Amino acid sequence: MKLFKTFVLISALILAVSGCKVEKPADTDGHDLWFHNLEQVAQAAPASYTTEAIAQSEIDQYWKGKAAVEIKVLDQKDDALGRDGYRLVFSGKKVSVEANTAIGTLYGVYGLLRLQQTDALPKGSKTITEVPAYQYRAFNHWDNLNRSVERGYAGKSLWNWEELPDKVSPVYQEYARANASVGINATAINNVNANADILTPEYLQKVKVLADIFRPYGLKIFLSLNFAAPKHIGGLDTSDPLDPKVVQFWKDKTAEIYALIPDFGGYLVKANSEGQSGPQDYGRTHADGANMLADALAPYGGVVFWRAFVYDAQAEDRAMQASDEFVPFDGQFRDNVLIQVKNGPIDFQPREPISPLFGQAPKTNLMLEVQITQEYLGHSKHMVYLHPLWKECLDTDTYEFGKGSTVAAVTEGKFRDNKLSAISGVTNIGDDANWCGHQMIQINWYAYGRMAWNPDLSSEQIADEWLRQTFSSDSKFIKPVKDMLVRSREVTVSYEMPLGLHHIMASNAHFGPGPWETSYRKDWSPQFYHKAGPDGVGFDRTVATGSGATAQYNEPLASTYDNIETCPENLLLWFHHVPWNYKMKDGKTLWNELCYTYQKGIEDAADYIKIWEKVEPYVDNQRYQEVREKLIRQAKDAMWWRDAVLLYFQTFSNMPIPDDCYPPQHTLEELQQVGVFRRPQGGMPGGMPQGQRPQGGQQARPQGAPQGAPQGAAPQMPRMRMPEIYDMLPEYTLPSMPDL
Ligand code: GCV
Repeated sequence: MKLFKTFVLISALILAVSGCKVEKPADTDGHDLWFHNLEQVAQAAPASYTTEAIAQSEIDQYWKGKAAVEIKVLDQKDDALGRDGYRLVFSGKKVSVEANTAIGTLYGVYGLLRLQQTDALPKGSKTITEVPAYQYRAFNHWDNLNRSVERGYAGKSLWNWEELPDKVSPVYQEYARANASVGINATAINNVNANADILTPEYLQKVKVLADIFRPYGLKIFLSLNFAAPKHIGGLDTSDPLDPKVVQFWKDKTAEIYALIPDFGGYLVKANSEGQSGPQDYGRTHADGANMLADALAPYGGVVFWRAFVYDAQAEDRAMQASDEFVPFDGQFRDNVLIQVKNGPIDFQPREPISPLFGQAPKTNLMLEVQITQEYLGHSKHMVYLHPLWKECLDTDTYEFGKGSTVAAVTEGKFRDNKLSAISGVTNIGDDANWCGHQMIQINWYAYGRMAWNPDLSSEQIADEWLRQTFSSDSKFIKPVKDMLVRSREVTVSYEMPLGLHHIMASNAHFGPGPWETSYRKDWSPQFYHKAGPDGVGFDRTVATGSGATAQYNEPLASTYDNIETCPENLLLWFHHVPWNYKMKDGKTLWNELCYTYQKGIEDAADYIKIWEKVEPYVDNQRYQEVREKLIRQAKDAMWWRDAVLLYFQTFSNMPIPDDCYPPQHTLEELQQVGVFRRPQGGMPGGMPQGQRPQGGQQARPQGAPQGAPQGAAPQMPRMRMPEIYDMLPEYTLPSMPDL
């Protein structure tokens, strides 16, 4: 007892002397995003709902500095600032927020508040000038009209179509404000697998209400259109883009939209892809389709975002198809068309090389599409900070115009006379209280906006900003959590698909591993992508013996990727089929390298939990617990991935998992019961729930039997509904860690 009392006394003394007791922040559900540390969280609608009034009200409510803030739309326009840029002039007792336009001043106000909230206000006199890199900094919602969200993991769609136009949720304004605060200025509010009904007068009235709310925040509405709309809602017997009736339909529809929404942004189009209708249905080209829409929009200043995400089951290598289909039309698109290209040639995998198209269409306005929602990176169950993934793409040199032709430079339009430029991100937002389904992945919304404004910002800087505004500025919190976030993309690559492996996830849900799976379409089949066999693993895309995809890149990328000796090891199995005993640069065999990389991924994911537990004092209880639970789940999923992929590949490599790696906790047979899905009759690619199928032409199911099941293939199982995959995940015990 005496010993215990002495212990308590000493502990109390230590606490008192160090004065290190941190006051636990109050609970929050995270709805206030990165506005969290401002005194007030709710943004009352300003008396008069204009950009100027909003800018002033943000300063009145949230500016804590002594210096007076003056907001000034410049009489004498400054070309260097363009439409959206701003200047912050700090001169002792005054801060002046200057811009050519009201929206420029609003961005300036948010820039100023960001400096305040991140303790980065300059000490003396200073002028800070900010001009965005891209003209359109767009969001793409894959939201259906029934409020389901394709690849959405954060609840239902924000847009309550049933209640609109009469009832208006306060969330619409909060959404616009959050976007403006990071510079996002365009939003395509409906799924690219588009329901043509969005273009009916009934829906356009609802869209108008949203546009009116978004306008003062500088957020332009775009609509995803169904290319077959002339047939579906226009009463025509064709949607052929060269048919005069179809041309007139789009002219009339566009005029109708602009009458309601004078600043309407334009159309986003997924054509001839995954069952969507398009010009090819009528023997026409992407250029025919895009230009017809561009002509309808041109009188109003609207633009077309035409997607290059195309592939079909017959192609030898899906990775090559976008270039094959689009390069022939380089120079043929109208000035107000942008071709929207996913970062990689397949589909938002944890790591892909850049899409070669970025380096192959010098006369085309190309824009980058990234995915903020984590379709292939653990949905909203895993904490993955995606900026490093996007930045890797933007910083990659295409060499198209010589050294320095990075994806960023090409898409910013640095090598074109036509300065139209855009970037887009598929959102991770839904009606969950915390918007994103996971407190920590709100960072990806924030980071996307900051990157679209300035692609040069580092992942560290953005994470630092976000953490300070969203949680705490205490360095004991910032340092470890920032480090964890910045590493998290690489960690997920390690435990999901390392060394260039890709598309080996369970089909349908795209969650968890499914390397054994086949599909009646080879290009949806994991086995098509890893090609594991007794001789090795990986997709041979070399010129001499493979698909030749390496030749779609400019030199020196082409030969670097083509040569197994020079190919970066993190893309090795993307470009090469490699023997299991191939010697890696560190001397390990490929098999052992795979084992140790997965092992490291698990260790790092499990380590997140310890890191998070250490920063508990700095985080409110509600968010602390929510995140901790998700991190535990993530570490278990990491082990699930590793067990499944290695045990399955082991049936080909016949090599042992090294003794110093965690032993698998389940058998291959057990794991194969988890991830098996049967396609629903008439189901759509990617498992879109029935009833939400696009109205475009369906892709015919090819004749012939599914690919033969190879060694290790999954047994036939009845189809499961998506949530069951989670229930069936075998319980995993976390690896032995002292405090778990
Ligand atoms: C909107 C992938 C996804 C689909 C998505 C498609 C696209 O295939 O799985 O859900 O459809 O990409 O980007 O159009």
